[in-house]
Formats: sequence, C-alpha cells, structure tokens
Amino acid sequence: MLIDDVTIRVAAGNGGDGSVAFNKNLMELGPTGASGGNGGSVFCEGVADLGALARWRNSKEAIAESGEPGGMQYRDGRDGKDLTFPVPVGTVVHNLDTKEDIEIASIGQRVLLARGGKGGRGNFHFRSSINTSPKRAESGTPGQSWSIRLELKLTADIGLIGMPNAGKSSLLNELTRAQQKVANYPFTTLEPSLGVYYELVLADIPGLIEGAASGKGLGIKFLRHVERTRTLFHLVSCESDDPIRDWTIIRNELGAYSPAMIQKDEKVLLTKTDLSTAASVARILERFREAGVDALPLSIHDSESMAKLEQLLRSLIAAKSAAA
Ligand SMILES: Nc1nc2c(ncn2[C@@H]2O[C@H](COP(=O)(O)OP(=O)(O)OP(=O)(O)O)[C@@H](O)[C@H]2O)c(=O)[nH]1
Ligand SMILES: [Mg+2]
Repeated sequence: MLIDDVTIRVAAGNGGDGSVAFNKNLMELGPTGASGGNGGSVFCEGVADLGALARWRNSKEAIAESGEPGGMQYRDGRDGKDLTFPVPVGTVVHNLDTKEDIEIASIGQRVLLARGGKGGRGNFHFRSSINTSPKRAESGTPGQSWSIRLELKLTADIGLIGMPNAGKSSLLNELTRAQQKVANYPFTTLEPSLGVYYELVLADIPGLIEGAASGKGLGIKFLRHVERTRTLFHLVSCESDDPIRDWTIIRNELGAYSPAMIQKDEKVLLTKTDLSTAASVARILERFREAGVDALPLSIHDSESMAKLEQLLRSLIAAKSAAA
C-alpha cells in the first residue's frame, strides 16, 4: 500500500545546558564550566522513491538528538546530530501548528522542519575582570516541535506506462537520476516512482496487463498517479510477439479505468529495438502507422534514438513553460 498522507510529530533536539565548574588547581583558579552543544535539527529531503513515506507506517515521530550538557574542564558538550528523512518529490509539507505549507518540488531539495535548540554557555564564558568566579551558566533552549502533515500530491508531467518488462524503469533511470530497480522479469516495479528531467517530472508506473482494470496483476490502482499528467509515454517492447496487441490491451485497460486516460496525449515508444532486426522494427512501425499511431523506435543502448526522444522531451518542456 502506497502511503501518501500521514501526520507525524517532528521534534528538534534541545540545546545542552552550560555547566558551572571551577578549576580545583590552586595555581590556576577560575571558572571552567563549558557550553552545552546545540540540538540537532530535523530536515526532510526530496527523493525519487514514491514509497518513501512508508517509513511512517508504524512510528510517527522524527526526533533529532539533543545537545550534550557542557563539561567541567572547558569541554563543550557535543552537538546533537541532525535528522534528515526522505520524502517523495511532490510532497506538500503542512505545518499544522504554524499553518505554513511547503512543497518539495525537486530531488535533493532539503527543507528545515524544526530547528534545534541552542546550547547554553557555561560559566567560563561569564568571567570578567569584576567577576572572576561567576556561578552563572545558561540553560540550553528547547528545540522546535511541530505537528506535520506530509501529503503526497503527484505532479508528474509524463506517465510511463506499458506491459511489465517493457523497459519503463530503464528509461526513467536513463533520463533522470532515479535509481529504479530494473530486471528481466515482470513486475520488477511494485510502487510508482518519479524522476526529474529538467523541468519535467516523469512517473514510472508498475506494469499493466490484460484484466488490470478488474484487478489482475498489480491492478490499475496506480493509474491515479498519472491521472493528472498531460502526456503518457506508452512503452511497447520489440520483444513481444505482437506489439500492436500489447498496445491495444493496455489502451483497453486505460479506457476501462477512465475515458479521460485515453484522451490524453499519448506517445508510443517501441522499446528495445537493439534486440530486433531493422526489418522487423520497420514492420512493427508500419503496423502502428496503419493503426494511426506514429511510434518512436527506441533503445537505451542507441544514443541516436535517445537523442530523438530527448528532442521530444524538450518540445514538451517548451509547451509546459508556454502553458504556465
Ligand atoms: N537490450 C535492451 N534491454 C533493455 C532496454 N530497455 C530495458 N531493457 C531490459 O529489459 C528488462 C526490463 O526492463 P525494466 O526497465 O525493468 O522494465 P519495466 O517496464 O520497468 O518492468 P516492470 O517494472 O516489471 O513493469 C531489463 O532487463 C532491462 O535491462 C533496451 O533498450 N535494450
Ligand atoms: Mg519497472
């Protein structure tokens, strides 16, 4: 089950208290109480993995370390470690206490959620010519603590769909910094995942099969993640004994899910052309043309075909910025 809406508590670490201590050595009197360490802060960071919110299934708290109290012999307390947890790109972070909302829009974007408390100064820092033995030290300040709702709102521009093993995750990895598992068997991908290609967000959806609309395979529940995308890249593998049939089957499943899905702008990508002969690729393309589809032949091992696809992606970026 994809977790896409959770409420958690984030708590930054408290600052450690400063200490009050004096040198016991008669030759060297004076305050030696050191400062407490700063509390660790809590951050979240955008990642491609759409399943990243699953870590909150059981525990619902993100607590950073507190700073250590100051020591006796000028030894400052250690700072508490920061805590950074991953959230999928497209997550909106609602601070339920301050009512502030932040959207995590890109991979690697790191956002401070709760600031750690400051360590208090030890009495060593309060010495002066008029007070050589201060008995005063500061307390550490408390870390911030908030109630936070993490809501995943996918904003993919392009959905990668197709039968299992068609090469969807491979293409996502090739175009973006996503590191999706790729393997030569069906249903390698079990949860949707995102990658970012310049201004475009691509969503890789688990493979669909005949009967998906009635729950076969992994079903079509993941299609809701590409419901809002404008464009679908429909991947059909050259390895199939009937690519046109594969394409038709998926179109039917899309239609059964929602008529809006088959009205989307769809680009058919004929994948893994390196595994097929040029003549066979030409034959398949011709059959697609007869069905009214202008398919793009593609292999992730053929840079020329990848360049053509990137050209198409650039035109989609241009269209997106024109629409914005
Ligand atoms: N030769 C060749 N192999 C490819 C190409 N693209 C993908 N593959 C291989 O095809 C297999 C399936 O690729 P995936 O990217 O896992 O396919 P998928 O569509 O994500 O599959 P599911 O997650 O199961 O739906 C892997 O062994 C890939 O290495 C290609 O252009 N050429
Ligand atoms: Mg996959």
